[in-house]
Amino acid sequence: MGDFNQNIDVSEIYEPPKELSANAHVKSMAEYEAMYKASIEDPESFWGEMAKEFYWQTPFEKVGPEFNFDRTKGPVSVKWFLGGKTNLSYNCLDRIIQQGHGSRVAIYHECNDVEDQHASFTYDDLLKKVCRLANALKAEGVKKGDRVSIYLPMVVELPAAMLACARIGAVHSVVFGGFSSESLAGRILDAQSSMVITADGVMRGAKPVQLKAITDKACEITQKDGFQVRRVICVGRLKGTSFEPQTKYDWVEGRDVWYKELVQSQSETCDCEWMDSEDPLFMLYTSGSTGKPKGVLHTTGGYMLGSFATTKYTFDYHPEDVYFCTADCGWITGHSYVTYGPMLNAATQVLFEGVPTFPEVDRFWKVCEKYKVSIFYTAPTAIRSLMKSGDQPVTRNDLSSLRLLGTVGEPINPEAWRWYHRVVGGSRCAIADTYWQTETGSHLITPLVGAMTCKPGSASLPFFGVETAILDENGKELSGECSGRLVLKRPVPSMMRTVHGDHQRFEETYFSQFNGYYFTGDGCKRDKDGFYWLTGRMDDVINVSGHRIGTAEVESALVAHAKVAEAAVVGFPHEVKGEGIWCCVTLNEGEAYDDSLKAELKKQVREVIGAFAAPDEIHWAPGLPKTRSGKIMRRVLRKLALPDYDTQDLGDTSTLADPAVVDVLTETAQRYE
Ligand code: 6R9
Repeated sequence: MGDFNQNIDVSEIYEPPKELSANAHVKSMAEYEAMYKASIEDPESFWGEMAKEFYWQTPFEKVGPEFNFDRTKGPVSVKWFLGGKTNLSYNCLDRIIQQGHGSRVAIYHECNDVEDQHASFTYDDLLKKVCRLANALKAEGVKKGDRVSIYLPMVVELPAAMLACARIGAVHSVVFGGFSSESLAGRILDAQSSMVITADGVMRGAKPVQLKAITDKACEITQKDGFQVRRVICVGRLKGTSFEPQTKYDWVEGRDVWYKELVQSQSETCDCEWMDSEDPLFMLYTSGSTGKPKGVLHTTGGYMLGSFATTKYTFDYHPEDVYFCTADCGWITGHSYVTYGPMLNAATQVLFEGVPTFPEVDRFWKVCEKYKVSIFYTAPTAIRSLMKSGDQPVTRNDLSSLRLLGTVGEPINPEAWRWYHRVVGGSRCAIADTYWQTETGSHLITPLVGAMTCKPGSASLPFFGVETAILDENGKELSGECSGRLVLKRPVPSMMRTVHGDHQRFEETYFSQFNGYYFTGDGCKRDKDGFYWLTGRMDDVINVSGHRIGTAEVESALVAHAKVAEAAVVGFPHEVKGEGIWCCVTLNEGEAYDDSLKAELKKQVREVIGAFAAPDEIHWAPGLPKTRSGKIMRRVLRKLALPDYDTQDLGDTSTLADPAVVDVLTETAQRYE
């Protein structure tokens, strides 16, 4: 989506709100610049000083980073806080309690149903909960380094399970509750986790989601591959509620156990496993341009610092704030900005189980009013979809507590930015458009809103320690105002260390295109003021409602259908989702091209990946546009997928093996409209 934000106005400027600025951690550009300079010139002191905030059971000997981004000089590696031993769960809970904040609310749980009992948990409560589960996991034989898969809805047991794993040194692998049984199975298998923590089910809006049944099916699938899930721990989310009849699942004796029964006899204290700075903390699967999703592996010390520092500075977090991030813990945003970052800052936050449109389109704003939320963090796709309902659902709620708004996941179009600013933020709040990735663990480019002016559509300037460059296609660094590929010249503390079980894939994915640099996969412009404007992925990854989907994954799901011979998938600009999924499918000889098959194929993708990856458009093609060497010419498809494409402007198609294919595709595409 290289042409996103084409009509941006780089001179539209919003000054930092005065009151916010006066009390901000970073109050002026001069302060930001000085801190940024220090972070680049002397990372040892900059990060070393900041890391003193934490409890280190064994102090680190060296801040680092010790790293190699140059493949000609040996394996790519990243290390921070060498020699240090610590524990994330201890720093998120015990340390906060020791500081005297045990009775502070850590989590307000806002349930899907407005009428439900919305419990709140103090730091004291949460520590007990985490310890009980940690002890239970230990009693089940889970040891340091073992992987535990977590497939839970947004209930307090989700962050608690993450922290329980962290406490005993188990590596958590959270799988978003919208993924299908096949996706879950693939992730369980790849991680070889013999333990899965799930729930009987959950209501998402008015719809039940059968988490346990999906988990059961996933376990069956792994069994076919010879892998046995030993234990399924089941949180009784709907058990005993009026929604219970809507859940259907089997109970496998000897394997399945209720969460409540498992933890009830456990002690409320649990010693921590002291983890080396570079010991794994978690893995999280994300999509790339090729093959199956990869397990992005994050480690302990650097990730702790990155999630802490960005929460503090980007959100200008202060103890009186009430923080609400709408992301699910199944994505990286929920890891860094629900579980870890806020708790490391002793924050009080809202954990939201529901959806923005249930029971009505003003649910987010109702929640903000109810808890007097001051910091609100969501995705542009949510803003765009809520914007369609007009201002009234927002303005009928009292949002005067809000002071800072954040966005994440995809570029925000200036129109949505302005609406967010004017209507949600009452023209009074600052907006932090935070650019980062699963791989980087925490914000890379984001305004520090007390210090910087904001420009709608720009993620502003690099966070501390982030040394960026923009490269041309030959890997030459561009300077000043320019447009190209965004890379990092050195590692941020919270950066991924490897792909689980496949270090070579890590190197090839991120370091092979431009040796010596970490390539983000994103296109980027820099304007005359040095502000960054992210323009979208430059690889075969599409961003649908802020969810990263590899076109190859959708293609392989389609091809798995018995009637499909070949499939090619590209993204197209979508008003609400950011990008939509456009597919071009060739059937096997003799198969009939009809609409019922289209519906079947959409269902197929839902089942193989998850509902959020369902194609928006499927087009039939007698053959795919390929070069003579057999490569699919995606740039032609991308043009065809544009709503207002021009048949005369498909670029150079002279290298196509069969140019007639394009004519047929053009026709079918037109017929579809
Ligand atoms: C945190 C997260 C990462 C990809 C990233 C980029 C896009 C995220 C963005 C943004 C423009 C922003 N992206 N935030 N693009 N402006 N503020 O979303 O992680 O799911 O790994 O996606 O999302 O393309 O490379 P992840």
